[in-house]
Amino acid sequence: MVTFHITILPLLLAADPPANYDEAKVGAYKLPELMITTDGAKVTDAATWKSKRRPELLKLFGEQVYGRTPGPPPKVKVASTRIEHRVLGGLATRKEIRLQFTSDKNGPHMDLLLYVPIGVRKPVPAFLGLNFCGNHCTTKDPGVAFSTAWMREGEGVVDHKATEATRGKSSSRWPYEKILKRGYAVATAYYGDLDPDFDDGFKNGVHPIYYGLLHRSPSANEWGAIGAWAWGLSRALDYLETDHDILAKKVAVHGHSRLGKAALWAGAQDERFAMVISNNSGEGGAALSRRTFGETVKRINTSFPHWFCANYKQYNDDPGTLPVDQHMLLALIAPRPLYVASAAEDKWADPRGEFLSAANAEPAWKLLGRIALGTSEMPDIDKPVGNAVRYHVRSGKHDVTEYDWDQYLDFADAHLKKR
Ligand code: GTR
Repeated sequence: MVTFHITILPLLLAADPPANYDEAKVGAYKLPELMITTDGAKVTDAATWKSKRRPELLKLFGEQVYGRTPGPPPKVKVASTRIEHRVLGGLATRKEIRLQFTSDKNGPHMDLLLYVPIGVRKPVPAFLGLNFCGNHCTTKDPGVAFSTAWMREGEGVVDHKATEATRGKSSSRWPYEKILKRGYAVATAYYGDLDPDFDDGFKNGVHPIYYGLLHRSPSANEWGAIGAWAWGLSRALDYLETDHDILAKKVAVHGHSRLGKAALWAGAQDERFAMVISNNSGEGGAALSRRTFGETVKRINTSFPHWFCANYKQYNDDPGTLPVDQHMLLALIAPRPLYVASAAEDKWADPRGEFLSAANAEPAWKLLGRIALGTSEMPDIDKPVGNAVRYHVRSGKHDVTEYDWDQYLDFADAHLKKR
């Protein structure tokens, strides 16, 4: 018995408590003020927001949460382009573009898959988002080049390489035909091209582009994996700006889950994105960090130590000391249109926390003359609400479904089709 007490009890006490799913146990928290600058001044006009508060918040997210990118972006080079007309049953032209980030042909690169609708007036608005398992996973289109990059182990993956069995595996999340028929182009790239999703001390992917003699890994305030994925989205947009088929001023950046976190961070930093869509992005994405519900700051930093910057770990035990919360990340997207989507069974991502974050970002849109959500009441399941900011909690699980895309397309029609 004595041994039990001495050896087991401290371990039990140190173990993390189970995740909380009880709203009554979330506890009190106070969000940092969106419209008060760090030196205590009230932000009451658009000019102060743009010149002072927005840059200040961007810096805080850079220094304390995602980590800042250590240098200016390189000039993206198109290393190769493959084009095929009349694919997907004659609906689209398929382009596959290799974007090279350094002068080294074998160095870091990103393979962009782009479908452009046929039979509509060009240039067209576009959706851009990263995928989890290679471009070939997003469609059954047999002509899409097969990704040979490092893959997370799973069905159809052997020794971290995808096999043909993964072709079209996640096509339900990428309803290309539906998107193309609505007159949009759609672009994607594999997130592992930018940074393979495991903790290797940032030896692979794009981080080393910025290393110098003494700088061989990110400093505590420099980018983790989410920062690299977001950076890649901006590099894809660099390319889209040069493609005459694309209306680059009307590109919606979107992402699911960890890639939704990346899409939000990309949209927050890069104002060229005309619209941002967060699909079930949860902790470190749209959800408020101060709410103890589902995933927490500590859990995410423990399970995925490479996602955020090292500084973020200092908030593990008390997110209440964070100088920001995620409503401020959403506010950085104002006045551009933003869609935040939750799923009712995706409690890990804290649907209510995602809604409250969107609701608390409202003052930014208001200051810039737009109505955002326009309500502080969480809607029922499958009842989207809002204006320049829209929100829904879909029935079902953590996923991207046709229902989600139907809402995103309607939202894009309302905001991107106005010329
Ligand atoms: C989970 C993680 C979430 C979310 C998700 C995903 O394991 O805890 O934050 O990002 O993965 O990306 O699918």
